[in-house]
Amino acid sequence: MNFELAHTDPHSAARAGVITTGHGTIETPIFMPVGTVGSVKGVFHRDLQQEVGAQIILGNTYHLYLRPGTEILERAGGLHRFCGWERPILTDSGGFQVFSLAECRKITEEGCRFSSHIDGSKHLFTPESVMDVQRSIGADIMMAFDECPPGDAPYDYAAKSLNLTCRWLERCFERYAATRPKYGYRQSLFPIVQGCTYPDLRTRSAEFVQQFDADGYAIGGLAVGEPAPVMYEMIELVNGILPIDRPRYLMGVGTPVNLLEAIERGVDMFDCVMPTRNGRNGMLFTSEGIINIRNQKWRDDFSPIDPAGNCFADTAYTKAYLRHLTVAGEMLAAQIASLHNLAFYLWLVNEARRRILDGTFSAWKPGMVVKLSQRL
Ligand code: PRF
Repeated sequence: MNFELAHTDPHSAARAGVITTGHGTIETPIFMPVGTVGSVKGVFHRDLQQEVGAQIILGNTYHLYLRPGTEILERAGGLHRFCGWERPILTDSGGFQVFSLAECRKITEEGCRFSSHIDGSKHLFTPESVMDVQRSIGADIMMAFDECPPGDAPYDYAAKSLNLTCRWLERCFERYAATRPKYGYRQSLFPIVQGCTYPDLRTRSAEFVQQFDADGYAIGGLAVGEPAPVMYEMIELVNGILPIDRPRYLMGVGTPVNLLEAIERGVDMFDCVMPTRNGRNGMLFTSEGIINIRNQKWRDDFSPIDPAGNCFADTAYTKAYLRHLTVAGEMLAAQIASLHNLAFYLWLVNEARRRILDGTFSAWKPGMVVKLSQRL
């Protein structure tokens, strides 16, 4: 994997770059739609590529390991072949999903024991095993196994947890070095910076991860309940320490405003379920602000969903019609909203990139933040 910085904003830490992988290039800053089980919920690959302009999608080790399992994925020739997505794929390592979904999890030095949320069966994830699973999935970018403590974790817990994540990281890289890609192309491994909201822990973590000379670095443990200004402070602190010539991935973030604030502070990659999950619940992110399409006020609004939008659904359907479909619980409502929201997120990061390149990012961003904070 290679990362070329095309331009750095003179007025902020924002950057525009290009990542090259075995499945093609990714222009940064980028948003990665979440395809947990190998499907971005409700959206065809064709539309992801042609309407949304997605350049990379995300899969989850936890879900794919439980179902369909690594044997099927290997026999298919990896996740790209299995699901028919020919562009890059990044997989999260499973730790975060185990903590949020599985039952009876028990964290030890060895790893994490958990019961499947599907059938209650018992499993163990270790740094070694999640490396092996991600090799079998064939992700272009694999994530290290980490513990993500709650946003309000006390200092002692956060410090112990970070130490464990550091030891797990060493084991991830040992396994990574001892194994080969299964399908012929390079698989990168990104460490994850943790440390909750404690500046000294964040600093230690951001310094520690650099010994592995990784292709890129992730910032985890944020957007887990702490106030947004604190999250921005942590991003600024960590990005001031991470090497400038590697991509930085802020995990599981966030709202359109979060994206702009993080881009301004030097983040290059994002993923979040918000555009699809909130879309399925009737929340639309538009160039004018945030819409709750269930609201009465849209019942006779025959204007397009987003007149300034760039995917076909934005002008092919009206707000009144989408409201009707949503209230009626129609599948199509979830599909339209997901497609629109993803197209909007990709438009936003592309526009940020264009503005970084032409030097107008800092002039453009504050107005966008105001607009995107509005509830219509
Ligand atoms: N670690 C991992 N995945 C994640 C996170 C993390 O801290 C977060 C936190 N926002 C989202 N996804 N492995």
